[in-house]
Amino acid sequence: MSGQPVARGRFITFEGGEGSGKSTQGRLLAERLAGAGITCRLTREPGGSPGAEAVRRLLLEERQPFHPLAESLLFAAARADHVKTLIEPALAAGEWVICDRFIDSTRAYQGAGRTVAASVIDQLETLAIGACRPDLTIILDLDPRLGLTRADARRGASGAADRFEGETLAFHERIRAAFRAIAAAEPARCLLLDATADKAAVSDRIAARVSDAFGITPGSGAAP
Ligand code: Z5A
Repeated sequence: MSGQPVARGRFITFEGGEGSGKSTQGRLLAERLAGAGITCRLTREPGGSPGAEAVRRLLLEERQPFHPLAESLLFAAARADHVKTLIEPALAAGEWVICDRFIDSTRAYQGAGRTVAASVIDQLETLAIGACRPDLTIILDLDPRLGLTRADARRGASGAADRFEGETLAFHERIRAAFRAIAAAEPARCLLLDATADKAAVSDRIAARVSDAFGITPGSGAAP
């Protein structure tokens, strides 16, 4: 018996600076979508697939510096593995994918932060993702001083800062400006949200945009 072709799933990404609430809001949206009968694959970058998780350890735990071009290539390599082995197959099977960071993080951190040329970032993006572009990107906007304070508090006294958390405030200000510029340039794909609002209020705004974009109503979800 030949079944109906499966409709491609939706691809939603969360972006923003350190501690802006991406993981929290990704989880809340997945819970709300589950309440509406939609199964989501919750994943992250760098990482998400076994090969990409190995590159993540290199990127975030290795103490040696990388040249900015080498760093950009490593993020692109991890992304290519993640897209080919997890994201594309899940979408093709009709699952929705929610990803904590994706292409806009490379544009912001390696492009604006490390000042790698936009033409190089664009080429790597095309190589790594092909046509696998997000349907919706939520960008959580937060003063980096507050984001870094939140992340420090969550990490506790014993956790070591990774190669990005230890960067200067000026670096994190450039990241924030880059995310805001992406949101302004691509309003059909991106929703820029004030991440200082409480978790439930941010989650409600995300659910409203998902409803507008895809014509489904996410459930109310668990209390954050
Ligand atoms: N990176 C890159 O350079 N290039 C790339 O292409 C990619 C990544 C993909 C990955 O770090 C690093 O890789 C990242 C960029 C770089 N480094 N930096 N900076 P990661 O995966 O280890 O961490 P992260 O992505 O930066 O996320 P995070 O620190 O885990 O933060 P978050 O996910 O945005 O926030 P959270 O975990 O949901 O919340 C943080 C805390 O704040 C937590 O205690 C929450 O309970 C609290 N929180 C959340 N929302 C609120 C609100 N609304 N009010 C108050 N408190 C809140």
